[in-house]
Amino acid sequence: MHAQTWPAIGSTQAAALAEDWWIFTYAAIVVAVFVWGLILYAAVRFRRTARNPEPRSQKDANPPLEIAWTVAPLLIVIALFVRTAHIETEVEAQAKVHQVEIAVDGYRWGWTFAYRGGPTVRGTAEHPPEMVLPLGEVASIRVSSSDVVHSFWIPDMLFKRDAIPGQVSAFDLTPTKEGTFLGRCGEFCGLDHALMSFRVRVVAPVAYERWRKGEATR
Ligand SMILES: [Cu+2]
Repeated sequence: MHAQTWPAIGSTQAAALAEDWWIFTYAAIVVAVFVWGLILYAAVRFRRTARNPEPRSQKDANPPLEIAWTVAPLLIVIALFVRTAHIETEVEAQAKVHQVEIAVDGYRWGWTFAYRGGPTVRGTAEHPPEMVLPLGEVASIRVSSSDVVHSFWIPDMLFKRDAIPGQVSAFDLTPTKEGTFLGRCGEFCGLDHALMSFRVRVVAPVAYERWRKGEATR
């Protein structure tokens, strides 16, 4: 919908969230221009001049106008709410079948990515782990934590999910761009929080299979 360089918007879910962001931005621009226009008009049209020396009465009531400026914002807010709820349902939806399923475990200070029926990638603060994902295939990411609350966050996917001890939070991720994306812990979890990074590398499905088999025999 929009040419974007930053963030990269690297998944179908991110594209849906970006669309919602643009809807809010456009709505805000329209409202701002309208309100600034009215302010400017009132300041010019009703300014005090030699011909018009008395200030305007501040007491005039205008019920139709007052109803209009109450109802119009209400309708805008309802429309934004309905659209957002719709998009969030889309983003939260999980497929029945997943080509890839990864159990993500956050711990002080790193991440472990355990592929179902595949390798387990364990990272540390010094050696951040890399999550490899096949392009265009639905990955199920199941986030949990071994100690305190962390947050699994890939800025370019416009999505963040808390890693809560004793609880698994699952979501789907369908990458739409090849490349390497930075991941971070998005919840302050202690001294080395800033070092809890990781990478997500999106590759062609064939390259993913090759990587998976290579990891398995290591
Ligand atoms: Cu953390």
